Amino acid sequence: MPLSVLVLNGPNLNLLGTRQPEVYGTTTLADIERDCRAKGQALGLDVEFRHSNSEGELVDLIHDARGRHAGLILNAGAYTHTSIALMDAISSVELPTVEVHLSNIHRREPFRHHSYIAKVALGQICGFGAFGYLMALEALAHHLRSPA
Ligand code: CA2
Repeated sequence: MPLSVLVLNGPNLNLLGTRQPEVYGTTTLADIERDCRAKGQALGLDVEFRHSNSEGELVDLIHDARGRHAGLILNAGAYTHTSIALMDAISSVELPTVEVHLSNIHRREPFRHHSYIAKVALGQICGFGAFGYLMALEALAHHLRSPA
């Protein structure tokens, strides 16, 4: 049976492709989901793709991932920079987690430079747009096959 991974998206990412294309591109979240599913299939991974605008629901989804998924890919949106709750949830489930951002958060406003998720993630991929999700799937598949 293939391993399963959860790709989790935080606040406002449902707006992708509809506004601020100069910052976030024209790809929609549905496009990213489709591409992640295809990439997952190529890598032999089942992909569950979820979005929530609510911090508490994201915490619940991370808790529910324990025992159901082998790893997590997380774009926590703006909660990246504020949420100790999401950081603690990831620590508590002990699932390998890859942090993803469409934009290069380190080239943007100073308040985006700090990530609570980075403290508990295997690594961070940012600045490559929607392709970053596919890079994250590759990285997670590699880690699951041969954890460093
Ligand atoms: O670059 C990323 O992926 C971010 O996680 C996106 C977040 C931002 O707060 C993080 O600092 C970096 C914002 C997502 C908002 O997405 C929108 C998409 C279209 C229109 C408006 C917002």
